[in-house]
Amino acid sequence: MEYQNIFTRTQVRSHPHDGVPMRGSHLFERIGPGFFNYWAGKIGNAQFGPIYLGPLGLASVVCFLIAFEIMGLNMWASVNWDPVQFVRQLPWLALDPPSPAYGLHIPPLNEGGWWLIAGFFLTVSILLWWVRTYRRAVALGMGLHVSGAFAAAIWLYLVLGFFRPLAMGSWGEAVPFGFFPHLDWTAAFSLRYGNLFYNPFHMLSIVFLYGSALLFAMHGATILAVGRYGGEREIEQITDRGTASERAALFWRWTMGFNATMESVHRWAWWFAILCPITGGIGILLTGTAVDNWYLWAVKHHVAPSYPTPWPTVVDPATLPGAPQ
Ligand code: 07D
Repeated sequence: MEYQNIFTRTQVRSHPHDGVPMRGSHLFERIGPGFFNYWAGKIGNAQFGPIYLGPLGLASVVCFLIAFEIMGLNMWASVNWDPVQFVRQLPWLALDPPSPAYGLHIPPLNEGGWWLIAGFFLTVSILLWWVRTYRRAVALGMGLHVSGAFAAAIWLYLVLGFFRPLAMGSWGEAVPFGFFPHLDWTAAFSLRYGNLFYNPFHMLSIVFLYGSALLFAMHGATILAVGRYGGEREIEQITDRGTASERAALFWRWTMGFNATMESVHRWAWWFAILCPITGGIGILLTGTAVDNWYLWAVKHHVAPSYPTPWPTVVDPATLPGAPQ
């Protein structure tokens, strides 16, 4: 059969690789000896573990479990602790933020208090996991690009659940926990603020979202297509004539007139990916604070046309002479 290289065909097996020795004295060690899995090897590296959880990782997991438990138990309580209904209705169940009447005050537990507590622990968990990406990268002598990218996603998460509610003066502005409820919130948010499609930062965010998918498809396809020449083993490829890398570069120069390099394609990918939530977060922060209706904003700035009025102007009868005062 012709070699098309869609799935990994070969898997290298020996003893699990332990990784570099840990420096200094550690309270926590890496957990487990590591093991291989055939199916994991089909899509990535076949080796699982050993994992280094460490104190921050452990604290992050504990905080996540607390948040997850609070969400799950509140949803279960909302169906009178009926296990069957809990499973049946799970996609529709929610843990809602406090109502707008509470502003930024702390409400009773069953009126949004649990939402605040769950949100607090989820946020602490995410931030601790971020510190872990930072510290593991430093420990391995790597750059901080992964924690930078994760920070961009956390920016959008914090805007949605923390910064914008603070700016609007109400926890009720934040997103509920729940599968469909958070999607309903998204649709309602767009309608309330005059259609998010007219928000230029939502436009930008979509550009980077779709752009990321396009870049990922082009890069993945290009490298797989030269895998038959060892294209994925980048180091021998970068400068040599006639190599997989040069074919890949030629392919794009012939089809598009321009090509990425082995290095630049990863810069493009990183920038596109982080700019998606960075621009998104700016767009959400402006909504309701600086701009109340994105459609009217777009008409005002000649982004969208205003619709002609199909009917004669209606006069409010209450303003006519003789109307009851
Ligand atoms: C969500 C934040 C970071 C995530 C982190 C991870 C956990 C784990 C697990 C409890 C992804 C945290 C981890 C919490 C918990 C357990 C088990 C990153 C996130 C740190 N839109 N839209 C975007 C499109 C419309 C709306 C972005 C397309 C409508 C709102 C993106 C369309 C309406 C918001 C995007 C479309 C609407 C967005 C998200 C098409 C009504 C946002 C980017 C074709 C439905 C968000 C500025 C991202 C945003 C957002 C795409 C349509 C509403 C580009 C393609 C018109 C309210 N939309 N959208 O990276 O940033 O998310 O807006 O129709 O808030 Mg939109």
